[in-house]
Amino acid sequence: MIDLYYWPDIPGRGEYVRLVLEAGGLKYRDVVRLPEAEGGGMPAMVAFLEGRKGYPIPFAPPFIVDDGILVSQTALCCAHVAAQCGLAPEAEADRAFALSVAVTTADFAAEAHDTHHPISVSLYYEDQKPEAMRRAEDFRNNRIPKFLAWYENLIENNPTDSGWLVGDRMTYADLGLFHTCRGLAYAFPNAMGEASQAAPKVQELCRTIAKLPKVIAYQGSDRALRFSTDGLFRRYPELDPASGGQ
Ligand SMILES: N[C@@H](CCC(=O)N[C@@H](CS)C(=O)NCC(=O)O)C(=O)O
Repeated sequence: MIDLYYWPDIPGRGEYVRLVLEAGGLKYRDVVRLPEAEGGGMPAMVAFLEGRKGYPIPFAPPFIVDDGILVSQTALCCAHVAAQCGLAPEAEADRAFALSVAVTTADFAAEAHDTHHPISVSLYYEDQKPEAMRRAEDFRNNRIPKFLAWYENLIENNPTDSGWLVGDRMTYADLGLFHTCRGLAYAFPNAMGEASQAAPKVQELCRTIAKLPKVIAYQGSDRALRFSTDGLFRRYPELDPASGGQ
């Protein structure tokens, strides 16, 4: 049984790990969302962050505990669980590159986060709005297109011609891209609508994943949390004007 620790009310970065667990059909506990009487709730997570559990101390959630091993950092958590359910490549070179892709996706997600918190995570969005407007403009006009073009290039140049980012089958790297595109479509519907037109293979990859029975069942369940104006991907219409804002 794998224990996932993450904030209880937002999809956030925890969603990347949850999606691999769900798509891979692995048994897990979303510990902080369990009642305290069952060992869940915030105290369970805080005990790890404060080093009271006898494990190495993670800097921030998400982290997982699996059979006595603690892993933190979203991409590493995903790689760890993917290896247990056929969602990591087998060849060593592909395994290494899938992790490279997942870490790059974590960078992309961090840039999406920084559009609403460009100065500090300790300040409210409302206290850094002019900077957020500038940061979001660059993110929409330069960064989204650059990242999407890279993913498109990976799919196009995958020697197996599988339609996936790495190797001949779906991996956690694809699931990370899928979730990032969903998050961006929520937060930046206008910018993503335009940028996606130049990335048809990325769109196809996302459509394929959205149709997987395990993904459909999960997204319709109460295990999946909805996007909101908390967390990583936030919808602030002023950061995504219809014109593209140039
Ligand atoms: N690079 C880390 C970032 C982790 C992170 O920023 N977690 C957020 C929630 S999504 C958090 O709780 N941060 C607390 C902090 O940075 O003080 C990862 O990809 O897992």
